[in-house]
Amino acid sequence: MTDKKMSAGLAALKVMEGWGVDTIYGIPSGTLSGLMNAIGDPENNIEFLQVKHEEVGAMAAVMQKKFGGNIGVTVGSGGPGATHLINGLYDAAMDNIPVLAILGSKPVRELNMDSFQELNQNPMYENIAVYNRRVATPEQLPHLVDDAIRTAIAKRGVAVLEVPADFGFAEVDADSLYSTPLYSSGLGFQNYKSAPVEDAEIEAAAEILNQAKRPVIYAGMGTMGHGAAVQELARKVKAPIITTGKNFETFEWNFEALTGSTFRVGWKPANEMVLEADTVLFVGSNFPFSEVEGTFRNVDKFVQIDNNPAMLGKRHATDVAILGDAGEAVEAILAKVEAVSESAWWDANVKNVQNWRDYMNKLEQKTEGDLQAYQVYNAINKYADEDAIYSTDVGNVTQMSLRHLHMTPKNMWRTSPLFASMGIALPGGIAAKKTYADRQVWNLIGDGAFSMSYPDVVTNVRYNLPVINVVFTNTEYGFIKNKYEDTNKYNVGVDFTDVDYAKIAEAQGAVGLTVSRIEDIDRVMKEAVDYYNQGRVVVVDAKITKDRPIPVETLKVDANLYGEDVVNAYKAKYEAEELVPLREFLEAEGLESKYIKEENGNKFSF
Ligand SMILES: Cc1ncc(C[n+]2csc(CCOP(=O)(O)OP(=O)(O)O)c2C)c(N)n1
Ligand SMILES: [Mg+2]
Repeated sequence: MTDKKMSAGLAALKVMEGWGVDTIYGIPSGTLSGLMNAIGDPENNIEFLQVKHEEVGAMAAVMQKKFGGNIGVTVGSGGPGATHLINGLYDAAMDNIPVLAILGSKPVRELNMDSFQELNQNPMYENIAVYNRRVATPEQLPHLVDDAIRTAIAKRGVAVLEVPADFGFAEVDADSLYSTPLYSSGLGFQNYKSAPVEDAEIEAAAEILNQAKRPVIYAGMGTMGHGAAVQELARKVKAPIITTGKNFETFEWNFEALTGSTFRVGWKPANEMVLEADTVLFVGSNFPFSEVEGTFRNVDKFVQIDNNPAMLGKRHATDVAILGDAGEAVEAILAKVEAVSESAWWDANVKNVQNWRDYMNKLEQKTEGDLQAYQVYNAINKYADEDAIYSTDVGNVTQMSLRHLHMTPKNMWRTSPLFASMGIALPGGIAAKKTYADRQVWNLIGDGAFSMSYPDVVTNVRYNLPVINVVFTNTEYGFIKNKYEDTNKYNVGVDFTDVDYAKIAEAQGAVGLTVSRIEDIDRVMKEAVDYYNQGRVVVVDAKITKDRPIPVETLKVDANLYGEDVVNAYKAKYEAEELVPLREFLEAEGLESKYIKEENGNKFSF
C-alpha cells in the first residue's frame, strides 16, 4: 500500500488509457464536471474531441471501432445529452461493436430528488447494453470503467456507465479496495478464440458442395480478411459468391463471379441467382432479411459456418452446421473438395454478372447531360486512392455505393447497416480520419442525411481532419420516395427544399464546391481532391437527378414472367435496355430456370 492519492476522474482516464483509448467524443456539461476536469489534468493523455451534437459523438465513437480503431468512448450530459447518444449506441448494439458511453448525472446528494434534468437513465439502454451501471462511490469509478470496457469488448456491445458529477473530483487512494494498486486489465486481455473446426463437419460440407449442381457461397462479415480463400473455393467448386452489404470490400470488385448482395440494397445477379440455387454455403453471415423475405425458399441444402453457436441455424435450417472460424473452415473445405472443371451454372452466372456490369458501366460513363449519381461514382473511382476509406450514409447512397464503388480488400467501407440510422457518415469520417491520418477519407451522404449532420463539418475543420464529403443532392428522401412508389397511394413528406450546401461548408471554414452537369463532374472532383490534398475539408454538393436506382428487389426484366409491356416500361424507366434475365443465360447453357413468379408482389418489410 502507498498513500498516493489521485482524482477518481484521472484514475478512470488512466484505466481507459490501458485499453488503448485515445479519444473521448462529446459535449461537456455540468453533470460531467468531474470527468471534464480530469480530462484537463496535465497528467491525462486522452483527447477530448468536441462535437456539435452528442449523436455525432456516439456515432464517431462507434465508427472508430468499425473502422478498426481502438474502442471508442463517448460522453453525454445527464438527461438531454444522454438521450442524444441513443442512435449511435443502438447502432453499435445491432452491429456488435464495443463502445463505452459515460452518462453524466446529478451529484450524488441530489440523486432521486426529481431535480432538474434528472432522468432514470440506465433503463434507456437496458434493452441493448451488455453492461449498464451507475457508479456508486468515487472509489468504484476506475474499477467500473475497467469492467465496462472489458465487458464491452468481450461481449462485443455497448457498455454504459452513469457517473454522478462529483465523483470525478474526489481524491481516492491509488491503492483502493477495488484497485490494488490502480490497474487496467487491458494489458492482459485475451479475446475468445474460435473452436478448431471438426473434420467430420468439413467432410460433410465438402460432400454436399461436390454433389451440388447449383452451389452458391453466401459470404458475410465472417469472411472479411479471407476473400482470396473464398474466391478460390468459389472457382474450385464453381459456386458464385453472394456477399452482404457490409462485406463488399472482402472481394475484388471485379471478381468474375461476384454476384453482389441480395434484396433491395443489392445487385440483380445475386437476387436472381439465390432463387435458382440448390445449395448454399452460408459463411459468417447474419443476413437479416433471409427468413422474412424467403431468400432461401428454393434451396435444397444449406451448410452454415459460424464462430457463434447462437447464429447456427438462426436464419435457415442447416444440413451441416460448422462451428468455427470462417477463414479456417473455408481453407479446410478448400482442401477437401474436388475441383469442378466445367459448370454451366457457373458460366451462366458469370455472364449474368458481366451483363449487369456492362449496364452499370454504361450509366457511370455517360459524358453529358444532367448529373446522375452514377457519374459521381465514376469520378470518385477515378480519384480515390487504392486504399481509400468510405464512410457511407443510409439511403440511396448505401445501395449506390455497393453497386458503383470499385472496392477491394485494401479499402474500408462502413455504414449503419442494421440499425440503418441516417447521419452516420459524417461522424464516421471524423473517426476514420482520426484513426488513419494518412489515408484518404470520403464521406458519401444523401442530402437528407447531410442535413442531419452538417453542423459537424466544422469539427473536421477545427481538429484538422480533412475529408471529402460528397453530398448527393436530389432534394428528397429518395430511398423512401422510391419505396413509397411501390407501396403507397400517396407519396407525401418525401421532398424538400434545395439548400446550398457549398455555402454551408464555406461558412464553417471548409471548401464548398457545386456541380450539376456531367460535363463538369471530373473537373470538380479533381478540384475537391486537390483541396483535400492541401489539407482542406471539402464538401462537394452534387446536384443530381431524381432518378431511382434500378429496383432489383422488384426486378421486371423477364417477358416470360411479366409480359413485354411491363418489361419494356421497366427497362425504359431505368435505362436498362441491355439487361437480360438470368433465365436466358441459364437456358443458353442448357439449364432450366426454376424461378417462381412472386405471388405476393411487392414486399412491405421496411
Ligand atoms: C434517423 C433516420 N431517420 C429516418 C430513416 C428512414 N430513411 C431511410 S433512408 C431515408 C432517406 C435518405 O434520404 P437522403 O439522405 O436524402 O438520401 P437519398 O435516399 O435521397 O439519396 C430515410 C428518411 C432512417 N433510416 N434513419
Ligand atoms: Mg436525398
